[in-house]
Amino acid sequence: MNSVFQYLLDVKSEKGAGYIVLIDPDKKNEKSLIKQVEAANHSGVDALFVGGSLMMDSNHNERVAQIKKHSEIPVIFFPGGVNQINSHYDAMLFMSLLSGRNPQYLIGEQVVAAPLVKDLGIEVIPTAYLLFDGGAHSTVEVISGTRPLPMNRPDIAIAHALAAEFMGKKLIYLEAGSGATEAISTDIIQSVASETNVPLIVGGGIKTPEAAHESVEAGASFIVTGTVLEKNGDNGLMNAFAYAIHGGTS
Ligand code: 1GP
Repeated sequence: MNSVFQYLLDVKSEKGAGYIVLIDPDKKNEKSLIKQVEAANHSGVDALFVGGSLMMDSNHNERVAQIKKHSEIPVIFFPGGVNQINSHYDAMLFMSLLSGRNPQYLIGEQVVAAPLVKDLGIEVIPTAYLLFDGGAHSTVEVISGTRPLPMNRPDIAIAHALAAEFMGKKLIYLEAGSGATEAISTDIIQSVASETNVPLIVGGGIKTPEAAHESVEAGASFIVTGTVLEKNGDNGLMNAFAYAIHGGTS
């Protein structure tokens, strides 16, 4: 029970913070998927998130199977929608888009997904997903039909995080959106971290190991990078991120 979640908590307590690489199993990444997984295996990455808001063909399940086959670290489903559930994951973020007010992404998708998840026996990690305005219209914003939270209002961020904690969420994902021009600010991270003990995942628009390190210093428990590795997916950059996120311990 909860073995992947416990693994993540252990990573946090042993290394200070965890490094998670997001792999989008969409058609556009077909050629680089396995290379990215193998790089992650040997670069100090703690886990993979796999998912995306929009799939441009119907082969994503086969790509997820390939990712799982090659990965030596946990493969965690980061759901863009109920249509992406399959049996290849070690666990899933059972997410609710709490920053939005669209009932479909607050509870609708979850109700449709729940029996399938139970049938497949996938470990679920209850997660609040908070989308912030990272300066670029993100795919999540478009697909979910929700407005992101303002990046300059820590009070609003804190209120959402507290609501998430009181609803029993085990993780809070502070998301600036994939390919964001501005990552989640250290002010937002610090403000939220000072008000809740729920571990914070921070992602969206993190482009350098230095920026990742600053987010950890501000209170992030897990850092997610995706786009920067799709563009420069070599072991060197992953190693540099891992080193910075683990505080120089890997
Ligand atoms: C998106 O937080 C992740 O959901 C990663 O974002 O692709 O900008 O690294 P990037």
